[in-house]
Amino acid sequence: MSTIFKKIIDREIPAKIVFEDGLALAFHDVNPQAPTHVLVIPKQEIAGLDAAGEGDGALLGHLLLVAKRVAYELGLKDGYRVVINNGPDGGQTVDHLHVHVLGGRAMGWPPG
Ligand code: DGP
Repeated sequence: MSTIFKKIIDREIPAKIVFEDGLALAFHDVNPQAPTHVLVIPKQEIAGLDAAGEGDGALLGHLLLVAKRVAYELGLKDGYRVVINNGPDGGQTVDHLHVHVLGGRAMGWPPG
């Protein structure tokens, strides 16, 4: 089932897009948890990490490389955190796979 992120991919609702290629889209999170908070998503509708299969390995790797590129381009030179929330206990609220890229402040550990 499609989510709000499919509407962002299709430009049916606006988002502050920072990167796009044939496979992925990256845009600022509407509810930022850090000074910089970007989401990297596949254009393919995969519900979450659990829904990814062996054949999605290259795409998953691509999303991480896009995350690194976006972090660099947004100037996160002191570091950043990459997070994938999966399922209810993971805190996933949108059922379209997404990689959070958070930076601009020091992150705590363990996460909440
Ligand atoms: P998660 O909790 O891991 O499923 O993260 C979903 C994130 O998606 C959450 O940080 C808020 C963000 N989000 C939800 N709806 C929208 C939207 O319409 N636009 C943007 N830019 N971000 C959204």
